Amino acid sequence: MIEAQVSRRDVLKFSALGAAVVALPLERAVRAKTVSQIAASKLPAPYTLPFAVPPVVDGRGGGVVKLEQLAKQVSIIPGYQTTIFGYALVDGKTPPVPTTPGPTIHAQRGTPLTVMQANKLPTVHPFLNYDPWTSTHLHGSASKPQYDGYASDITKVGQTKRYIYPNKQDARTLWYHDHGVHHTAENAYMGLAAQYHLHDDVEKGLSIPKWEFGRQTFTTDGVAQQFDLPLVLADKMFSANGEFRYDDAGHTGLWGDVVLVNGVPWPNLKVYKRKYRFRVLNASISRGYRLQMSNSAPISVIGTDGGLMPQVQATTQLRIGMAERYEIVIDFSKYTRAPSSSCSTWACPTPRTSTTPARSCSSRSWTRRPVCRPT
Ligand SMILES: [Cu+2]
Repeated sequence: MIEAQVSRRDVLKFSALGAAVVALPLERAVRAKTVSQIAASKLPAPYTLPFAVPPVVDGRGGGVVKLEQLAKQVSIIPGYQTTIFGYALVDGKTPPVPTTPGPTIHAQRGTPLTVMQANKLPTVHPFLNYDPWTSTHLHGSASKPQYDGYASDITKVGQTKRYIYPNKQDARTLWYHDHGVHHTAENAYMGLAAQYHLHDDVEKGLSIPKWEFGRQTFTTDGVAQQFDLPLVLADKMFSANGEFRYDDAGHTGLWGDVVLVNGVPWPNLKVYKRKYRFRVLNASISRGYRLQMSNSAPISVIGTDGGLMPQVQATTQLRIGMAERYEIVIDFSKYTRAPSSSCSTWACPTPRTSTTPARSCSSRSWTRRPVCRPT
């Protein structure tokens, strides 16, 4: 096992996708309507909060997965409580806890899966004052019309809808999100979004990192020992009281100044010196991203919305629009802690932009960060 082969000293820190290191000051300057009302000093510094991975549901054997759509107050900005709408697994053992992103559902090609969606949201949205009916769309799935989650196929608060997914397509990253008519953007922005991983035998035979069921996601030191990880990107802005702020400027769009990755602002992911596969989903409601490594190293793209690609495509920049998915592989094996004598050859902790020269190196200069910038 890989974790037995590497020592703790070999562990690199890798901060996942923090657009705001670059974007935040710019956004605050130019888009007064779409900034948080929380003082910038109260926002967490990028790459300080630990990376999180949504719960996992193994639906590969088929059967029925029961989910509830619930509201909950959670801590996203330290010191504040934020109401989210999330999907929660009903396992009959513990009380359902909604998360955003919701549980990642794993499914197997050729094995249909039934997903029960119970709308247990409040009867009135806590601050937008609408009736939060829902409709769940499995985005990218060739589903029958009655299970597609089209906008007007609404599930009202107190109702439950049964969706049957055929899983006939080949391996790919899908996602499910709310699609309720008139409130799709608000409901998705509140957190009703999650990934759905469809597996098949071709993928199984490939030497690419895969989720290992039954293995803890992190070591006790917080190092990721799962190597096939979701990266769900979503930009938010926050009201002074810590709630999500929603202002789409008259349906022209919403560009938040805080970028969440798997529900955490600019998290820091500790990795082993090896390959990791990331399933990137842009779950923002308006924003696109351009992903790149801070040292301009190539990213290997192995999959798109249409599944695994016939060939790996290396790129130094990856543009991702709303609702798109890309599967990428980043190889951290070539990164080692830089000895101080050669630190000048290493990328510095703060990503460079055309207007920001690289800082002089510090003891943290071995840190590697991919950067995502708003397009
Ligand atoms: Cu969609």
